[in-house]
Amino acid sequence: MNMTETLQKLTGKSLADCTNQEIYLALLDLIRENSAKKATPVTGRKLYYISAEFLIGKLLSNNLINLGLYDEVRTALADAGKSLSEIEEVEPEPSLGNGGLGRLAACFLDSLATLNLPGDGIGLRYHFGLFHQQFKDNLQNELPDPWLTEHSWAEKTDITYPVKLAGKSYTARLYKLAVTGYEGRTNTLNLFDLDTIDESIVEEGISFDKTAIAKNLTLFLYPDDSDEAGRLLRVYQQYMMVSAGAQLVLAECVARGCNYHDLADYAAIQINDTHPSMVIPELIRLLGEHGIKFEEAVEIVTATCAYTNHTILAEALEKWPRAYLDKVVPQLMPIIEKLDELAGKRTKDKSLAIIDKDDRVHMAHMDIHFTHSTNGVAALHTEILEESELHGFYELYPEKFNNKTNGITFRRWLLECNPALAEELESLIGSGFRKNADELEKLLTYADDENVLNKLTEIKSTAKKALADWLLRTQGVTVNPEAMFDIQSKRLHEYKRQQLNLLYLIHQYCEIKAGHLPPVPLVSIFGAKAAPAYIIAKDIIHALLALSEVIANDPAVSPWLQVVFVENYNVTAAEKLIPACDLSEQISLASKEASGTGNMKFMLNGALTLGTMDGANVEISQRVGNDNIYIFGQTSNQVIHRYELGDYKASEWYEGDPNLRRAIDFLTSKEMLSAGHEENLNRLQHELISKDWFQTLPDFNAYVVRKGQALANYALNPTEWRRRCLVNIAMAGFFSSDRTIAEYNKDIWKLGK
Ligand code: H2P
Repeated sequence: MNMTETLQKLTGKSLADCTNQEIYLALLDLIRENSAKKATPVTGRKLYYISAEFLIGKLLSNNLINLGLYDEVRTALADAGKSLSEIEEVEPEPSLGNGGLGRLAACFLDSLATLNLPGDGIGLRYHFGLFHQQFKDNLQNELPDPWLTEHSWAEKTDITYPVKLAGKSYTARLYKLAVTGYEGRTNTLNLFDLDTIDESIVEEGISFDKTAIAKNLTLFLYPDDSDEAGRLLRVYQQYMMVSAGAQLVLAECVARGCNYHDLADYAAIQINDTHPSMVIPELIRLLGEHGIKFEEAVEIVTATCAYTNHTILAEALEKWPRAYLDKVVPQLMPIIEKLDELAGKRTKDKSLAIIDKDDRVHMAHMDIHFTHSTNGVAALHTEILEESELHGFYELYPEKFNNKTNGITFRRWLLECNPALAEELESLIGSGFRKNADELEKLLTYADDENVLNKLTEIKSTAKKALADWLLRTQGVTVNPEAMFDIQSKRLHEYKRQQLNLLYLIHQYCEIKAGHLPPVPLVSIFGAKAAPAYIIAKDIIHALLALSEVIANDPAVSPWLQVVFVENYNVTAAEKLIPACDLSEQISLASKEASGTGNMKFMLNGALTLGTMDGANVEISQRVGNDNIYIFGQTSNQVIHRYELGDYKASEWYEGDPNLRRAIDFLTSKEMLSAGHEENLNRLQHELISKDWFQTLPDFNAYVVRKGQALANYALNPTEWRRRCLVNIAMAGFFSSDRTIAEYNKDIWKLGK
């Protein structure tokens, strides 16, 4: 049967007569059938990647590509007058993640399956995700982000596990989502949920009764933690994830012959950030139920589990008040106390204790003491962990520490989102790069080939036009595709410094008003959600939206400068933005961005990076060389030193630099107040002058100068610009998540053995 016949059999009628929805459902069946064929029995050790987030994105095209069906399906549909990309629009994007942490987990699942490694995910089946972002009156509004439909990728199973929360019994139900690798095996993303969830309790945006656990447990990812009920809800969620997850791991291993004592020969568990840390005491508890004594259980769990640290921001390293754990997981507290005691025998250093003097339980400390591996996610980040943030632990357990620089799956971030570039690369260097990303380096032989450079320019222009069409269609915004596209898309956080970009844009606005025209028009595009309770982050969004309006209404400036804020930034939006980008903004305060992965996606798609020496930017700059990246700003050592001295005064920088003063003053100018709210703009202005916790002001000048150079190079020497883009594409191979996963497997997991 050819593809047309297969699809017609599935829909029961001629393809031309089908609605897009009917074809989508047929493709879902086709993919399910083909994925199931690639499920391979597990031998030896299997990985369980436990994570609060899996930002998997739409799955239709990705699955078709990985199953090798994409071209066949596209052609069969085109023959019937149907478009695969229109059918894709029928698919809701799963809302199971937030930012880089969750997207990394999704890339890892793809690479595990592609490398034919047995590795499943464990997480929660959130009904409404983080939230759906809507802009109204230049402010962020939060709404539920429903994605579960009757025909979802995640299939309900009959498998359930009992979970005790605050002494009450609940039943966690398992949903399974197939993850098929590129020419690889099929693994599973296991998602847990309660049958009793009641979506109707959500009212007014995203508010709901935070105490109704049976009804609310899996409604949202990261429920608002500005009150105690919200924080407790996060603990409830975490325990449900790890308790059901641990029971699943044990059940699967026992079914394969494990006798509990040899668990580490059957399972490797990766604790992704601190949210799943309670899996350590939970496994010890469960092993105890099977007759294993505490000391041996600790050894088994340490040998089975490993921990990944994704941040040095103290706020993100969870420390739960003991009272919360006493309430939600009284069954774990005696175990955590014994672990704390055991840790106390290993070191006298009280700062490494699990339970501190204020009775807070440090989840990361428990992870480091009782897993066999702690890794950072980029070379600089791991170095900072070893030398400062976790130095005491590093001295105690030097052998546990290792680095695994993040990566991205090239299937989604090249083959799927930029087929034209993938095709061109294939015509130049063959298809080997699809499986072995290092082969991209072969592209370097074309660095001076004008035909190739012109072709790359053409591909970029087409992607920019496609983005312009999409922006018009989905946001009603018209952009000039001839302008330079400058993009900062990532979670909104002060350390990522969207506010630095904001100050630059105000500066440019003032310069243009003063008659200093830039060498090329600039379209600055943002995509970011701010956590609902993060006031200043929401003020930054507000200021950018207000500025966008001010500029759009000013005919003297708007031909030269435009600010576009993409509403509800998600994986689908990222797939449109990334191929179209000229300049990639990676401007976090040095030392604060553990790695970044957007930086890798933009580079792979032929954008140049404007960035600080932070996270994986450092490794990108080492690979492409300083001529092919725009680096600026303080180094991490300078930043750390400034924090240590504790004498940073933003007001001095504000007073001392007229350009900076002009930009910050403008936040509350009559122009801005005509589009924005005084309360928000005042608050942001005050924050910048009096606090500026992430040292935006000291980097302002260097940023303005460097960005000016990038604009000038782009405008005045387009061939040289494109050559630099080519070098970036060629050197992106190292940042494939296949490389990252191979390293995890070699050093930590040793799967299948
Ligand atoms: C975090 C870090 C990033 C890192 C990512 C994956 C938590 O993601 O901040 O630097 O690349 O994990 O390791 P994010 O800020 O994007 O949510």
